[in-house]
Amino acid sequence: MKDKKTIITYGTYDMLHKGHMRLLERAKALGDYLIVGVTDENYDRSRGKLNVVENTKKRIKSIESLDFVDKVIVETHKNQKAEDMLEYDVDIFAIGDDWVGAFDYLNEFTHVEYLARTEGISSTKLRAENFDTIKLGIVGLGRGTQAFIDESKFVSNVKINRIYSPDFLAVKKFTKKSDVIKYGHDNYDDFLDTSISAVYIDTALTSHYKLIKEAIKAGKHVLCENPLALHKNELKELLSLAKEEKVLLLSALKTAFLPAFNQLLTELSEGIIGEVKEVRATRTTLYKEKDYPESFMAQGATNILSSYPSLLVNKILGKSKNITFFDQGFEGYDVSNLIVSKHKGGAVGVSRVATGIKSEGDAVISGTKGYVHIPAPWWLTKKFYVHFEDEHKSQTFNYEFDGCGLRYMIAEFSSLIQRGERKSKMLTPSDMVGINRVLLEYNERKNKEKRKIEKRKNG
Ligand code: C2G
Repeated sequence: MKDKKTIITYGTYDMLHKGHMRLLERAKALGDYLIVGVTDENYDRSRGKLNVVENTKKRIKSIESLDFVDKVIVETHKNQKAEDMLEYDVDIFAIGDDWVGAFDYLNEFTHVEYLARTEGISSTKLRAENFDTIKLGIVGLGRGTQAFIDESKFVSNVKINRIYSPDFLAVKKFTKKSDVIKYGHDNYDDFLDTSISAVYIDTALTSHYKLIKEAIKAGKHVLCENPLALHKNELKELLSLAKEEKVLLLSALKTAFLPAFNQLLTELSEGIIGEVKEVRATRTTLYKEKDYPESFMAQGATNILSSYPSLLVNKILGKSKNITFFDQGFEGYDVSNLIVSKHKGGAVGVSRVATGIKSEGDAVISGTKGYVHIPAPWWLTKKFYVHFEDEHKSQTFNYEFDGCGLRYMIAEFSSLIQRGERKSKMLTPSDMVGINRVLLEYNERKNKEKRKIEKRKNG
């Protein structure tokens, strides 16, 4: 017979309130020793909790400060509850009755007890009372606009009601049809001169720099499709301007914010495959001529696509030291590029992009003890496999998500603004510089070549 009864419970405990405390007190009263599992950010995002305001460290601290809590652990994945129950020899699993039925399967491991939830209080309510909703305006009207709007509906702290595009008729048509966009603008200054506090820019790559600069100067936070700029000094200028104006500037690289992608980075940093020596990632898209004008294609495969493989390479291996390009061109622009970069400790990055050649869009990360394979399309990371010399030890990580993945990025952007933060840990300003180094360097070399040819022609 055990001398003490152990109870376990789990939760996010964002902005710890009376409802949480009452639940924990009653849970403790069921026995002698109370273990509380606090969910980490990545796990919360993977289970659809996108609007948590406090970070894991802060939430753990709040729970640790309660004298009736005996032990705090971190919950990082779906199957952890059963594992914890065996590890801590748990007698009772207690949880609020908003979860009735959901955890019946755990009766196999322990006794499951649903406790009445406290009415009238919730983290959602507190967030709504304490933080303003972010009013966001969309810049550009393209193929991705509707998806962005649809995905933003899953993020509770953001509201989209304005759009800008120089095409007056297109704006008019769009606002008439849309259930959320009420105001359309064909003048950028007028658009910026409204109550919006943030913009999302998705236009031709050549116009990003100018549109971002004006938005920052108007005091707006900016989320913009990558590349933010096409010349080296322009990117640095934008980042320092954002710092000066105290606004957030973030590249809209959705992969960087996906739960599986972040889990992968955690696993790698914990050494799951030893020391990483090579990262290889491919992204190819054959854009249909009827949907995309020649001017889009003329931006070149490297400018259009390289940010994604560069994200993986730079996030894992850090800064690229020297970069070699093996490009194939067509009438002055590249339709494919094999980009090889060197990194700390001699590690090698291989990024392949193409708009004129089709290939397998997967990624392989090789280390001294094993390798990770992310199946195509790796940039919509959901699943990844870890392989070792001994195949029996292989592991699969699975983080399915709904929609097209944009909601995680929109949630991070709006949560940072709400919290008054100006840097995302998932995509820092130095990550953005590192990721863009590849295409900026490529553009610089191309421009030099062009100038040489012109000079020869004229001379
Ligand atoms: N709770 C409550 N009364 C409220 C609000 C919350 O009793 N007014 C309870 C919930 O039922 C839950 C705990 O407080 O048992 C923590 O709630 P959340 O922070 O919302 O966490 P939740 O998403 O319910 O996490 O693995 C995580 C768990 O499955 C539950």
